[in-house]
Amino acid sequence: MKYYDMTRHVRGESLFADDLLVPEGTLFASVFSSSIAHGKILSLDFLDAEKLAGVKKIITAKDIPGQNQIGGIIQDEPLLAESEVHFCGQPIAVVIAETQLLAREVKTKINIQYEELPPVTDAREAYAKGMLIIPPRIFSNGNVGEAWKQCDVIVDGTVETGAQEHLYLETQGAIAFPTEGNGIKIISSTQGPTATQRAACKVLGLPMHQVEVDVMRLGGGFGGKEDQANAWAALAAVSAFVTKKPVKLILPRQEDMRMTGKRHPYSIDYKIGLTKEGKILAYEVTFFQNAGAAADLSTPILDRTLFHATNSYYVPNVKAIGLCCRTNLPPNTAFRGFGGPQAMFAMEAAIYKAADKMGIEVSIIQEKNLLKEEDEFHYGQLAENSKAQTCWNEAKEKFDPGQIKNNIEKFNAENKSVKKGFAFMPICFGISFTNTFMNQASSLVHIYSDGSVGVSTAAVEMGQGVNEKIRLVAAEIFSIDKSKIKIETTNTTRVANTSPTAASSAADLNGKATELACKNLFKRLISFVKNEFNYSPQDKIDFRNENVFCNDEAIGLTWAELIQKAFFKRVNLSAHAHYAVPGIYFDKEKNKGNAFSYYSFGTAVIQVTVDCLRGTYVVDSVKAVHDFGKSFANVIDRGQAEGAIMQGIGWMTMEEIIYNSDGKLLTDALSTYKVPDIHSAPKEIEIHFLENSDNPLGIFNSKAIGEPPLMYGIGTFFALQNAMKAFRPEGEFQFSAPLTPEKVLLGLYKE
Ligand code: MTE
Ligand code: LUZ
Ligand code: MOS
Repeated sequence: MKYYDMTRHVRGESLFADDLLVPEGTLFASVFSSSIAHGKILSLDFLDAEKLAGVKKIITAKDIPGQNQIGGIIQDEPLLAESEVHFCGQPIAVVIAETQLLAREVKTKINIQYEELPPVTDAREAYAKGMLIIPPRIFSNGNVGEAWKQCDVIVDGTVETGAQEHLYLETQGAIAFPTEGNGIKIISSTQGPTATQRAACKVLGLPMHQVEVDVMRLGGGFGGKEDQANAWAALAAVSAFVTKKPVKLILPRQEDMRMTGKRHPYSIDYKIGLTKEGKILAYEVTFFQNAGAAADLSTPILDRTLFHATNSYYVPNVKAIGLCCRTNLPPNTAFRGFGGPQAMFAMEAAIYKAADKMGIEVSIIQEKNLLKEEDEFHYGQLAENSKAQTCWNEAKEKFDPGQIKNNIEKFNAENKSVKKGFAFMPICFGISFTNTFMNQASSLVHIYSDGSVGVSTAAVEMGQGVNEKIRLVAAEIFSIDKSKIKIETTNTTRVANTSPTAASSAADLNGKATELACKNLFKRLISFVKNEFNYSPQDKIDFRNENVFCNDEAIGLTWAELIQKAFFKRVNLSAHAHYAVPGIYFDKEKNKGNAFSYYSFGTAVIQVTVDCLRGTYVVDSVKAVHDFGKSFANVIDRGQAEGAIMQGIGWMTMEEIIYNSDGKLLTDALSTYKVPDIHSAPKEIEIHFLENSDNPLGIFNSKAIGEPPLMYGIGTFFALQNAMKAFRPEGEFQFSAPLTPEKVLLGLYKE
């Protein structure tokens, strides 16, 4: 992948938080956390641990100088537990020592006594006990009650989706440095530098100008560091504040897996009604979201679930209810798709069940209900420029599902214990933060006097290639070689009040801000050239390949010479620009409005083979037609699509998070939690860029790509079920993901 960090990554030269050279005297912190999911802390005794050589201090809630609170949206999350614990892995104390090893060892000497209380780990149980974090959210349209009467077919059922571990290669962590005048500088592995700054300020009791957050890059985030990097940065900050020494806090893998939240498991009730031709008339769905012990980002995630309740289809009568259920699990959080995938899985399951009952092919219902341009979503936004049908039709044309079907039927007739299946998976994903105010970004561009350029934005590089995209934007506007452009670290003192790098919008938001800043500089330089060389206002000045042109003729001035001259003539060579997405609004009382700037569409066809003696399976191929708009970084965009598909397949198939009934995570290591490796990757991935697509709302007419393709992975579940049906036609299969090989085997043989 040709990309900003490529060379450094390959050489192992890229720096992550844990690699940064720290000053002599830096201390190391380790987090002591709850071993039970719910209970009262009766006593906490450090014995003589604090007196051990090399141990500096053990911090608890009472050492926090400001508020013991890190809830970003709802103030329900203490940084350190005080008298009660609400999940296994909840931080209680921080050991600060001269070495990392010592800090970790000392934790075993801490003596804690609890009074255990019964934990709730199931969302439906939490709901039955009235443990909702916010009142039910309802998005609706039309009148489902009336619509059922018009339906020829009505089916209902339940759907379960599992959690998913982010498994970023770089675990959570931060380093905090005391600065002059009681301030703190934090190097953090965070997707949201400003959110981290706010959390640190709150617990330190400092104004925001006293806390600087700097982010070099992340070894992956996937949503897991949109909000949940804050706790570790805040703990490092409090430790540095109290000891007056730099403090480094990096979570070991197992602690990261135990202490941090995951993709939300959902339990879902659906009811769908159709005409006998397969037109969907009504859909009613209730989402029981397992939020964990604190709100974190659960409420906007639940909203996105409601937004995407009908996936890529037009449904005239919709009632979607969202229940944000508090349980005794680590607070679940953002994960690529942000609540959308769970909704789309439920919608597909409903369609599968309906097709089964009607005895028709699933794809007939899917195709008949795809969004058209004039269709309106249940929250009132028009599906303007819908590419749902175009992508579907192109997928049919390119991949020839008729032929696929024949081949599979032939194969299944000839093979007794090995069966194949396939499925279509159309997707539709809204691009924008659903909290309208978050759709803003800014950029600070410096042209140095030698002609080299530094760009600072709010975007955080986490492997998705946003730095390369921003570099391409600046290089294109100045028409200079991209080697002249450096993308700086993401720093709250250079670019303030930023939204996290999330919602797939970082390239759009920060790219557009950079485009504006560069264009301002460009205009300034053009007027400088006109003045300096006495050109008339009508003359057309532009830059090409680092040379200045007037009316299409080179004037014998290079970019570097131009910048030198401009500098000596006291031209301002720095620009800051702010970008706010136009045209979006949302009424959170009525739950209506234009929440999204635009939509991302596509259709995939997934083929699988199941070994019906073992329950094991192979994903033979994932082929998709995806709308990238006008991609200006094809290799990055393709890489994002492939990676997202893999992550979606993992969520649907082998990635299984298991908590026992005491709320203890059993899958807390890579030996018990399996993500797809190269052996379980699809044997073939074929991605077509939809042609003739345009998108003025995206940077350089492209479309956001980070999250949407993950949802193609959902098709894998249904392709597997189709293969299972070929083996056991009378089988009744549950819509319960992940569909692990164990579940496949049980499904194939269980009475
Ligand atoms: N790709 C890599 N390699 N690493 C990541 O952590 N995060 C994903 C996606 N692709 C991620 C990734 C998520 S959850 C989002 S929201 C987007 O990247 C964010 O970046 P973007 O806005 O620049 O697309
Ligand atoms: N984060 C957020 C997101 O705060 N709001 C969103 O709408 C969103 N969508 C996707 C991913 N992260
Ligand atoms: Mo992505 S879930 O928006 O970080």
